[in-house]
Amino acid sequence: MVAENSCSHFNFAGKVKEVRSLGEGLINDTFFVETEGDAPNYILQRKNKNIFQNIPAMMENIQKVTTHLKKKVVANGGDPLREVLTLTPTTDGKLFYLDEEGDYWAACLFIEDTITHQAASTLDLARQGGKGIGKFQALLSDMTEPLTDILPGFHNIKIRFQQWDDTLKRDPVKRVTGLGEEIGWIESRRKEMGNFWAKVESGEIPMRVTHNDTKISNILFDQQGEALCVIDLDTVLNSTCLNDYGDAIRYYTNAGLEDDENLENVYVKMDIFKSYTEGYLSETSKFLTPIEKEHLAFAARYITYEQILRFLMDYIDGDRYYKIKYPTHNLVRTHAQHKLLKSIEQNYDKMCAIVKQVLSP
Ligand code: GN1
Ligand code: MG
Repeated sequence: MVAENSCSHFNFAGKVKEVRSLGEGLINDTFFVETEGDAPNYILQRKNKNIFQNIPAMMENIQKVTTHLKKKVVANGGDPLREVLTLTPTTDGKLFYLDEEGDYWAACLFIEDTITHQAASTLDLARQGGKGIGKFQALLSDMTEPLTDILPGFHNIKIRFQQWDDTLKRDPVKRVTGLGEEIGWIESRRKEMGNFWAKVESGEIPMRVTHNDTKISNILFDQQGEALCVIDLDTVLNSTCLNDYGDAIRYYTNAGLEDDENLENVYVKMDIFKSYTEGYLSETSKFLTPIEKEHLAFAARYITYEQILRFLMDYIDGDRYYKIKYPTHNLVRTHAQHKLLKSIEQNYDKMCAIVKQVLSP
């Protein structure tokens, strides 16, 4: 079904004037729904049903998380319609519309007067982004209602290794032979990554409600440059806060692009690292445990490593998961993320020192 037709199934105030394709996401198809007159505008998405195999449970998770956030925002005197995503139900009161082709659609209010960024171009932006995710985690740190694990093993390297081993064994498009060097990048770090995850499994590193896709473009900033609202809640899950921090470091500190073809562009910007960490810890240091704080810098290595594995695994699998723009796109992403990981590894001691210094200046 085309986006225009699915609009009639949602409880939109006002008449739809125009539907436009929006955004750069690698997973869902996103549309901006403009309505006539003073009625609010909306965001409409066709959710990727190959990746999200339980979309009803995903929408329930989002509903639970936004309900909790709104209560907290109201209690703090904030504006729940601007600071938290508001789901728009269908005309029959559901959180999604399932069309005849089996595609799932969901909608939310469009928050006006906000700014999005594709990269952290200034230190202040990095600090505000860190505050944004830090506050998101802080507001959810007392949420006790369980979420459904709709992406089993999403940031769990043990499960990723099972998928990896299986993909290499299947080698469905016969790409393994030419990838000795790249596969070596994964294998040589396997043990240290497994050791980190073992601490999560043992409960030493606690599970919390986390976002799991903390790129800067998933935050709406207000006109004053402050983080207003965290968006793209498809991946809210019970996981470790460290993954959110690590994934943000992977995005924010990269001087190049996630899929940069010129590897010279790709390295860690340490001043951005420091600013993000300052913003993040200003909101989270009160509830994070010592062992979480100790592993913040390692989380950047962990998540970047996992992302190399995911891009390379998808390339070996014949590009079935991520949208690609050209045939070697996933391989280019793999190389760019590996360059980033090497830069993080080279700066690791400095990163640990910065975290310590920010925690006790
Ligand atoms: C995907 O679609 P997007 O860009 O929000 C992916 C993330 C990856 C990211 C890499 C559900 O997110 O985990 O880190 O691409 N989301 C899912 O750019 O797999
Ligand atoms: Mg996402």
